[in-house]
Amino acid sequence: MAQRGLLIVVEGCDRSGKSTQCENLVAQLQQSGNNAELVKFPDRTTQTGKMIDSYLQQKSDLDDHAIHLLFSANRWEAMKALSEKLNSGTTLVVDRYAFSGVAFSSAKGLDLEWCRNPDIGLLTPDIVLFLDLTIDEAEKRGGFGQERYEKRELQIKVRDEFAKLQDDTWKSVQREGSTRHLGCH
Ligand code: NYM
Ligand code: MG
Repeated sequence: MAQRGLLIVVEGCDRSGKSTQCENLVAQLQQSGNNAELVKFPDRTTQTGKMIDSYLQQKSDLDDHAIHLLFSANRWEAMKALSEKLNSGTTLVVDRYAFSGVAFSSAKGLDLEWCRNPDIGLLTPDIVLFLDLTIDEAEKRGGFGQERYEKRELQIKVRDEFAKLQDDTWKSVQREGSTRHLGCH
């Protein structure tokens, strides 16, 4: 049987460079001879994804709890296929996962524990790479886009909520400031 692939999750606020870094990581893994694929949540191509896309583009309105559950359902419907890929030896690099779900909804004011519940039982990541960038830096990157949530005030809250979710499977990657050196502060 093939060795199981790794489930690598990449998280961060909008404009933190996740998509580029995910693509780079997949390319690097493939070049070094691994089977690797990029996965992105939300997956806007499915039925739930289309509802999410319309909500994000402000073409439709939904209750905060309802959209939270849709984001979760959008992950659940992908689990069987992802699990099969991992078991057949493919490493998956996942651009956003349940942590985004909790961080964005709790930043809007929903209870954090309530937000965690629908995602309980999803595949557990082997590592979560958190691309950290201050909101000032993020904004300098051409500003946020036009989608729902892409506002400075909310992004500041989202970054604080992400901080509450970090555990020892997380590796926070600083994306700005001076180069750091071992043994120096
Ligand atoms: N988002 C993403 C959520 O609010 N909940 C979730 O569960 C996920 C996966 O959707 N602003 C938000 C974060 C983003 C937006 O994601 C779309 P992207 O990566 O910008 O396409
Ligand atoms: Mg975005």
